[in-house]
Amino acid sequence: MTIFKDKQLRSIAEKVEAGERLGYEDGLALEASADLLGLGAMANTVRERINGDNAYYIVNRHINHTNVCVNTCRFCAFSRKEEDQDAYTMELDNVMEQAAKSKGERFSEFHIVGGLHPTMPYDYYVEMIGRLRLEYPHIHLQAFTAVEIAYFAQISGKSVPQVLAELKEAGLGSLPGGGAEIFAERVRKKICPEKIDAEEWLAVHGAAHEAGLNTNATMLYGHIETPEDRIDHLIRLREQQDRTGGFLTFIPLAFHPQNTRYEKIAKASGIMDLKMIAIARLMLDNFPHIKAFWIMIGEKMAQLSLSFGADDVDGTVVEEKITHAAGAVTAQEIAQERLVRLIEEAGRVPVERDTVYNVVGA
Ligand code: V47
Ligand code: SF4
Repeated sequence: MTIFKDKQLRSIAEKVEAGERLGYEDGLALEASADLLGLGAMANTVRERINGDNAYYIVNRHINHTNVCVNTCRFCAFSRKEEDQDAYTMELDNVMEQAAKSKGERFSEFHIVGGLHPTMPYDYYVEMIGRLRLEYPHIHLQAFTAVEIAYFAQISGKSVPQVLAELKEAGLGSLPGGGAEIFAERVRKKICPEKIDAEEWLAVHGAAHEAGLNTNATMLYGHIETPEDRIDHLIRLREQQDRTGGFLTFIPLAFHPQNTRYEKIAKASGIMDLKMIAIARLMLDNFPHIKAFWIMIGEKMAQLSLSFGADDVDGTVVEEKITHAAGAVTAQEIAQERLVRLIEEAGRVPVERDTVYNVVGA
């Protein structure tokens, strides 16, 4: 019995079986295929080759220190201008209060991202990391997307490597993967015209890797991008990983249209969510992990993703503002016991990890 309905997938399956790298045309064939189970079976082979039956999760807390942003990305429902009624910016004491909510609980990561604030000084960010490090020396600080790092360089007049070195010295542990969106210039100019371009995004991650900081990578799908744009995006990430090697995880992010300027675009389907996970696992042969972020695709799709290439479901999260501003109907937080049950039901072995994939409690 052959599992491939789509005959084109058979030659790709031979490459996957032999551990050969897939090319751009292969990627487009994967995109064009409606053979979801064939795609899933191939991705699952790679997933089990790299990560066995392990399915990772983390006990973490997200902190979004400000929603004020100088940019106006068309897909973003989170950002505000300073004069807006619901604009907020946390003083450092307020950031510490947010973090203190986790006191008494066993957290291993703070995940911190925010808007590009027009007036907060560079020192605010260095101090934020420094104070959190002092108060929570055992909690990993994953903070500031490449877009924020490039902005800090701009407002401080320092170079990106200098900013990264100062933040690392203050206690920064790694960078999250946001801000990548879609690398293709044509799309980027439309969806986020003010944002740093693909080369700059990749250069910040390269500089972070060279400074000894691991980073993640994302791709925002389900808006105005084409299959060609998505495969181009994945190949550019793969090339950067060949050069500097510090990416840990890739996270496909499903676009949520509500309250954005693309409100008329329909939300990505379940098939699309699973295909993005599977194609990422197959194309990103040099990425150790593929994450299904349950906040974006829901607990049920995240659970299914564990059989379609994903080996990570992110974490407890506690409070998420970016996707919820854009209409996410998922909860804000998930109990560790529930994450464990979702993973076990999928036939995988739950492994609690820290940000850099050390096993917690091992
Ligand atoms: O960069 C913004 C995306 C990202 C919307 O590194 C939207 O482990 C969907 O990057 N619909 C921030 N997505 C979140 C992010 C992230 C999340 C979880 C884990 C990690 C990690 C990184 O959210 C932004 C942007 O690409 N985003 N608006 C929206 N309407
Ligand atoms: Fe600002 Fe980020 Fe939203 Fe763009 S996606 S408007 S950079 S907060």
